[in-house]
Amino acid sequence: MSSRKLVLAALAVFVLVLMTGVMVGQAQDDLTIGFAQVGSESGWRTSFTNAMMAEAEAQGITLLFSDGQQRQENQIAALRSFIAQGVDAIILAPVVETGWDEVLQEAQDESIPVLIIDRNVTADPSFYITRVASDFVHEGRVAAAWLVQATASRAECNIVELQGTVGSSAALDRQTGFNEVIALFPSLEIVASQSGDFTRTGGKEVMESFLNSIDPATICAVWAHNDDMLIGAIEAMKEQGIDPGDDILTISVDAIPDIFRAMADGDANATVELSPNMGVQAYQAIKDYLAGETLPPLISVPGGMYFPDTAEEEYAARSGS
Ligand code: GYE
Repeated sequence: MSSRKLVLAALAVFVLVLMTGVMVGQAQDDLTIGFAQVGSESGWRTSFTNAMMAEAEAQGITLLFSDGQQRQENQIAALRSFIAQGVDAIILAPVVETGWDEVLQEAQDESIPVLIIDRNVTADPSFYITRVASDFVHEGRVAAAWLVQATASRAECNIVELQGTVGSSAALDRQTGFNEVIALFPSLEIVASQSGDFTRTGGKEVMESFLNSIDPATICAVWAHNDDMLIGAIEAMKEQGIDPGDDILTISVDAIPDIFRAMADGDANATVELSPNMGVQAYQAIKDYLAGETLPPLISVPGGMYFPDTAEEEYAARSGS
């Protein structure tokens, strides 16, 4: 090889090394992630969306956002569009548990990693890199445990249940956890149960129909799979001259600002917290995966439980007022 050729070859290698360096750097620092969100059905969901966007911005991640409007077909279309755009990774917050295999297979075929966030999927675990979520079964258990002790002095407690979205793991698991605990206490019984789709209007409508079909004086408590449905139910109770939080006890999940307002006003008794701040863990998991690390199958997000005694200060802190 002539010395000129040698110099050229060395230069080519140098450029190649530089380019690889840039590409590796790109995978870590300049990520484009597609986020298929359920919708904006609840206050919690909106906080979760905002938290995901704020954290992406803080980390310099380009987040392509899709609002599925609570419809699986919209979410599947969003995933296909992310795949077509060749994103670095996809975050899926699935509306329901089943029916994801085909589109997850498509992502895998294109080597695009998918992270499941919040609600679960029943798909083969090899289709996603990990799941970032809280434990919904535990939330149901904690909610029931509170009601058991709150009604310890009563001979019986008839419960009406406002379920979340049919087929969603959040609704299925919360129901499982709650029922598991009350099954141990014969005094507690669910006398009516229907889905309010995790929305305020849904919760109000279902509660109205319960109050029209069951003598309100025989209802001891309302168990709502989220705060928004309970807030709708509070409206329905008040319109019928019932004093929620007193005549009928309440227990729900999420810990959104409005439930603290309701507790401070004496209209609600307790809420189980669900943290909307899952962006940090989710983006870190994607970065770790792309760097070749092995992830655990589940990254858990913890939550607490709140009562009227701290509601005023929590409301002020959480609503920013
Ligand atoms: O509790 C509810 C939202 O998937 C666990 O979805 C989540 C639930 C949350 O609409 O408010």
